[in-house]
Amino acid sequence: MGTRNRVLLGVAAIAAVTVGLWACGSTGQGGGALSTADAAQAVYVAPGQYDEFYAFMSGGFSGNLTVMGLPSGRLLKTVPVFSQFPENGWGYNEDTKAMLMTSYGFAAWDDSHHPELSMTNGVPDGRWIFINANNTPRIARIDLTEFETKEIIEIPNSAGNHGSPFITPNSEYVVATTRFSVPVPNRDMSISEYAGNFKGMLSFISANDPGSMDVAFQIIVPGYNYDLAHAGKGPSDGWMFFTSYNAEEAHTLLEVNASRRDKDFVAAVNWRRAEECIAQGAGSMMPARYTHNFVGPDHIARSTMKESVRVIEPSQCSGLVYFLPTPKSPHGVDVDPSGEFIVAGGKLASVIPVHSYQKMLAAIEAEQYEDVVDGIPVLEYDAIIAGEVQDPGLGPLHTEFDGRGYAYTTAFISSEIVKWRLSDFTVVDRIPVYYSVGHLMIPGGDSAEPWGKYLVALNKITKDRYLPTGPELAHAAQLIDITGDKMRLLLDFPTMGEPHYAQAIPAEMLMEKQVRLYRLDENTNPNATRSEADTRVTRSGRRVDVYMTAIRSHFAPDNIEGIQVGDTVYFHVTNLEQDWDVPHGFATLGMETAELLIMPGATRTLVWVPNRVGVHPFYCTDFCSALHQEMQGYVRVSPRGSNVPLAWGTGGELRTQPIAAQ
Ligand code: K7E
Ligand code: CUA
Repeated sequence: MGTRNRVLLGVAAIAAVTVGLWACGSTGQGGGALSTADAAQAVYVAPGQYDEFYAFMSGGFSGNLTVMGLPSGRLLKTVPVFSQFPENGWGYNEDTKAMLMTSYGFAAWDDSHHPELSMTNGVPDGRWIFINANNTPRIARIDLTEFETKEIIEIPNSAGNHGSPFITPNSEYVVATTRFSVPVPNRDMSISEYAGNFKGMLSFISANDPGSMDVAFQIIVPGYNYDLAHAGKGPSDGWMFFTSYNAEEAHTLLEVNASRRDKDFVAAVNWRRAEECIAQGAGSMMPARYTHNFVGPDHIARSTMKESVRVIEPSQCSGLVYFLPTPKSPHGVDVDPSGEFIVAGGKLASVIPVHSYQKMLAAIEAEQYEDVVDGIPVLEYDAIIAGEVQDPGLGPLHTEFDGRGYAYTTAFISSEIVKWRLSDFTVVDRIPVYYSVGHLMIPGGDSAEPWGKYLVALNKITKDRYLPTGPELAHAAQLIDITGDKMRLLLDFPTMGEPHYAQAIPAEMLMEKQVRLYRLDENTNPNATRSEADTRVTRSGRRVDVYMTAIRSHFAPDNIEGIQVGDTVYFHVTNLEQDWDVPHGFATLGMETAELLIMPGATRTLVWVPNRVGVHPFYCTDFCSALHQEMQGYVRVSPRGSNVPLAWGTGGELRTQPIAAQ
């Protein structure tokens, strides 16, 4: 047996023991407290009925966002964001390709961890949801009337955009942190020169103006790993809190080398102070290349390259950043609904430290500093701590709130959710989850007014919980009822990709706002064809444009001749339907990219370069009507230099464009 296997077995044994231990604790099984029939009743959504909440689950390494109903756990939709999605052509068709452009080139994949709803007065308002790309640092904005990604901004001077896109109470900013510190500006340098040369960056992105997302400013900070964030609210509105680990500034074997110190830091950033300093001229514009991608009113995405970004150093703006010492490589940082308590999850800590916002202000006022690092005062731990939650489970990671005075923290190593009281930091209940829980989510649970009915545990490992499916098992969430004194397990349900964070919002806040179709008379896509009479095929050199329409149950044109091997053929397909839930699809034989899936009233463009002679069928991929199987056509591809004239038609003589006119 290899060393790695022995280590894994060891970890599994410890986990098994601790799971068993907690399960036998005084609060009992939790889920066992509820009969199967009662649990089934609690999650049963009868045929034809709607779920109570929309839940937005991060797709992890799928790079997408999935939408599920709660309490049923039913999958409603996958919204492609950072990854190409052949199911509807996202990132393949000409209209959306630009959304995946970055300063590194076309990035067809990412790893998305944290969906975050837009907020008004500290409460999710259902306008948009943002999500981060972890690998090639980006933040996306998804419109919740169409469930479509509309805007993506790249984050310069960043590597590993993990602590993102946590939002301020009135959606002024979403933030982005460097998980991996890197040289700033990034350049050729020995990794051994890490200490002092590699820097962290805390970015504030203006978020409240669709089409104008931009990096408002970046704060350069010591070369730690900046992990997660949450905004202050109520009295602490105006502050943003970021966890960091690796205050050791290790650059190799972090498992050991970044776990040496007793405490790392939560960085408390006064972003209103940053605005003041910038207004007074602090910071400077630094050259930086990063993309801004946006879907315009014509439903076509465009990518522009930005050339500079405003960077501030804490030493240029007093009162901008403070470090709050926090035990043992903290991971999540969460602010309670009142805005007073800042809860950090120390991955290796034996307590959950709870910082007090009021005490933090007092310590700043009294200059109770234990150190100053790169111009950043480190406040005294004892001066700012409100309390420590004892016996919180092993490996506390993330906390959410129910709005009734309780906090719920995930314990990764002991695989449980621990419920504790904010008034005295006492654990009042715990429930095992299966297994290795990362984030948890209560609808609105990071906001000023949680809808504290359900809790969703987002688990990393499912082991024996589902039918086995080869080496890779189902990713899963568990739904827990939190309305009573005791948490009660209701349901296990699989999720897409690896679930990290999730958010949810009452269904009635979104249902009525849904776009059902796009009006043809408002279609401003320059390649749109609004009636069959306007369909046509044109050639310009080796480029052929096919202006096509789709309506139940035919394409126009459906016979095309005169295409030659090596031509670049643009299919511009407009769906003429003006009815809800009637998309048409389009694909040709040998298509090397993806299909088009075209919504009613919309136009999409797909490029095809035929590489062999022959007759190529195309067809509608979406079963749209009783005669859907009849919704098809043919493209004749002739050899390069052939004298077959360009010709097209539907149901009659082909119209031709003589060779001479081409
Ligand atoms: Cu804890 Cu990426 Cu938010 Cu996953 S992170 S668990
Ligand atoms: Cu259109 Cu099937």
